[in-house]
Amino acid sequence: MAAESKSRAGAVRIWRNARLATMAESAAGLGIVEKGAIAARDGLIVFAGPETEMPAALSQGADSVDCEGRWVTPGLIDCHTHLVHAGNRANEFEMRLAGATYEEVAKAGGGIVSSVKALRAASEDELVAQSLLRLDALMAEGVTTVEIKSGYGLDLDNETKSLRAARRLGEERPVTVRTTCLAAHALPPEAKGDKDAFIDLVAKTILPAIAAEGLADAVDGFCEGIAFSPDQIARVFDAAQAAGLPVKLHADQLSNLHGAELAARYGALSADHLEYTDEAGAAAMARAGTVATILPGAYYFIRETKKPPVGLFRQHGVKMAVATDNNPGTSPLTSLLLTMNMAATLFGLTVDECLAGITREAARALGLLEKTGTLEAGKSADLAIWDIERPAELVYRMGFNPLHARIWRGQ
Ligand code: DI6
Ligand code: FE
Repeated sequence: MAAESKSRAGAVRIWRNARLATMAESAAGLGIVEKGAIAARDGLIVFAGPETEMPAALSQGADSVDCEGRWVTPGLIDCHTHLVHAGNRANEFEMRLAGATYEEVAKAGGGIVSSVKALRAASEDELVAQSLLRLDALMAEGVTTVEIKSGYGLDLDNETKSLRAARRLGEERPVTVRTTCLAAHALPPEAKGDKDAFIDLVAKTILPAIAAEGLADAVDGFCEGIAFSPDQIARVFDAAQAAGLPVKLHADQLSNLHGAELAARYGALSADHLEYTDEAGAAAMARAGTVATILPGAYYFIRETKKPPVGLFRQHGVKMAVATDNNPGTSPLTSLLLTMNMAATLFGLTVDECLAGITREAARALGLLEKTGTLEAGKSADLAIWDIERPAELVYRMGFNPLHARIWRGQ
């Protein structure tokens, strides 16, 4: 890769004269270091802390960047997206604005099924080209890691095509891509209403084949009245465990099917949405260490009124991540900065919770906390450098991008 060849192996690069929000868990709040510096070697952070404490040996002969007092945070992480999809559903949006109901939209060929049709008709190259535009929008705001789900293919060939396209995005751009197989997202038309038979196909054929090809880092499902029951999702999770893959879940978004408990029972990395989750669900997630991924974009776009139980998550010590849920149906959102503003304004998350939600906790929700998500020695040198006076500005503004520079693996 061209970017990698820029710095010699073993060479040290230093960002100095910076104000750091390290987001280190051991520190209070944002882990702020005034007059800070970061040193990286071979793409990994070897020092992050007060500039005066940086070992002199590191700075000798190092390539040094003066941050001129700018703030540096970990590179941002979008831990829940359906970024790989074809076309869009702006037509449905217009119909709904004109007063059409979801039923009417579905009857006119809309809904998830229209995205399935579009994805099946698109080639892998077309999917990559369309998705790159969305990926570029995320990266322009400092995203260095993105999770991408399948779930609009719904058969082996098209789920495979989606995940291959997702992997290719990570080769086309300097960004870490984590892929999730969401074959249990919706019932495809050819299943003719037989959910159990489709779940069999997912558990016995689609998942094992995708796992064998190494195309998925995790497995997800949509547990909802309009999608799959907890028992059906459990069969998918059993297959995921047999294939050695961790699980995540779209849980309790539109009703309380106790998806949070189901996710916790399987030691899920995260349960996502959670508008209808109750206290038992929050307690189960806390015990299992399952992260609550808050998705305010979907809540806003479908004009949901039930908010996720943020107070219960705090009370029980459930970690909260924040993500875009970028998808053509319920969250056509490609800004993590705006997502933070929504999480704060709509759900009452604090600035510290928002920033942790798109860095440290998002890394935890992907099982990547050892590798990224905070500015600490040993982690990937994934940084975002900002033209701001205080971190709260990243949450406060709407539609303004103060990113100065984005560093991925030290470059
Ligand atoms: N929850 C959602 O909000 C989306 N998927 C999901 O599991 C909807 C996806 C779509 O409408 O295309
Ligand atoms: Fe989603």
